[in-house]
Amino acid sequence: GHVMTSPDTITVNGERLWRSLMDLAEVGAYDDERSGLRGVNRLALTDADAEGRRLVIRWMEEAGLAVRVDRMGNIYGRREGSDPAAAPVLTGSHLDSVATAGAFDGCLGVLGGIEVVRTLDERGITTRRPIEVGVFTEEEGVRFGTDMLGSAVAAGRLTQEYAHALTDRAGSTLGGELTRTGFDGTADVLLGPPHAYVECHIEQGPVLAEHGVEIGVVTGVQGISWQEITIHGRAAHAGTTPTHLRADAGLAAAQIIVRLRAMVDSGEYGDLRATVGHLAVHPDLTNIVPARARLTVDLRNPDDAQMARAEEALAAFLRSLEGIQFTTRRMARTGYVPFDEDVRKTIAQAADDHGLAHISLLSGAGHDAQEIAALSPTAMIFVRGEYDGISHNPREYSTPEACAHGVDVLATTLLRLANR
Ligand code: HGY
Ligand code: MN
Ligand code: MN
Ligand code: MN
Repeated sequence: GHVMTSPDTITVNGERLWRSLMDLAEVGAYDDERSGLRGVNRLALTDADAEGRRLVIRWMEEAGLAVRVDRMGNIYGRREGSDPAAAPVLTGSHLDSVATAGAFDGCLGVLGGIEVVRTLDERGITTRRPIEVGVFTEEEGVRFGTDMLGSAVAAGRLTQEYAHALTDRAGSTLGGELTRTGFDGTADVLLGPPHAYVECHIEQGPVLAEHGVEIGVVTGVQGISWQEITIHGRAAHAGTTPTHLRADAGLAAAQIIVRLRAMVDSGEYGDLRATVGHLAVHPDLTNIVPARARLTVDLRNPDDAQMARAEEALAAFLRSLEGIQFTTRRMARTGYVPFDEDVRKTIAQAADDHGLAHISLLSGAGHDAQEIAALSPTAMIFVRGEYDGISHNPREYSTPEACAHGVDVLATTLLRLANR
């Protein structure tokens, strides 16, 4: 459509943005033998994550931001406004990654925020409200077991004490890792409510590409339920033990996985998605019937009532398994979170003013924005991905143009919100 070049429609330096994305992707890089690609592995508060954090803090300081770190290791870079007492406009995302990540998940929102700041400085633009760029700790939840951890504590949904006591598989606590990496900041962890929060993130799915549009104006985030199930069977000889004498924990785990897929396919639980991402048996030896199985169940559903029904159906199935003892441990649980209408309109208008086609869509993935939405009007900008938007895989890829378009819309949106 006709591109309006109003003074508050600003474009960023796409090459500089892309270079920062590629430079950051070198931190925690590894050769992924399955795909033959360079992947990224920066689990929260590992040395690789700490190195990425330090690099980004340096870029924040070079961009003139005043940096503070809170007691959860959340990082905030602040650009002052003409009215320093005004509630800031917040943007940002996360830098921690899953173990088989690409270069974009989370990083685009953080580096995009810094690029917006550089652009405002280059244009000599002063906004009324301060602008802050946030980096939230352990968004992925794959090391300490609860996702969106830093933002959930910043928004007051989870306590800092709960978060600090969480442990990884080796028994390290999050609190200990904050201290070890030097990110045990002193700033107050409860975030003063921002005027608005806008997060730019890759879509991580196929919808924008299917519709042939560049920008997603995100309507909300679907519900998430994470639990760990431990199944207790009995170790027994693989050769001598007849079936009726077996208490096979591995078999029960397999039955659960098959049952979950049947629940999804039945359509009886709405748009349910179910994933068993972690599965381990003990003693994990060829000729011993598994004594114990441990698995994680990740359920997603945009409808809270359907999510509850799915959780109950799984629990009922567990109870129906013969001769098997089991325990369940809830790891994470968030309901559907709708985003703010006015912020969404501001994003859509910015996309229009940049001449970029956009659609509204629900987020399949969890994001820090779902937590900050409890504090202030919040919405997200999605950037289109290639290869069906594959993510949590080194093949994750968005083009330099797609990234620049998303951050252009972010820049214009932040500028307009910061002058309201
Ligand atoms: O699990 C998620 O949805 C996000 O990637 N943390
Ligand atoms: Mn993410
Ligand atoms: Mn992710
Ligand atoms: Mn429009």
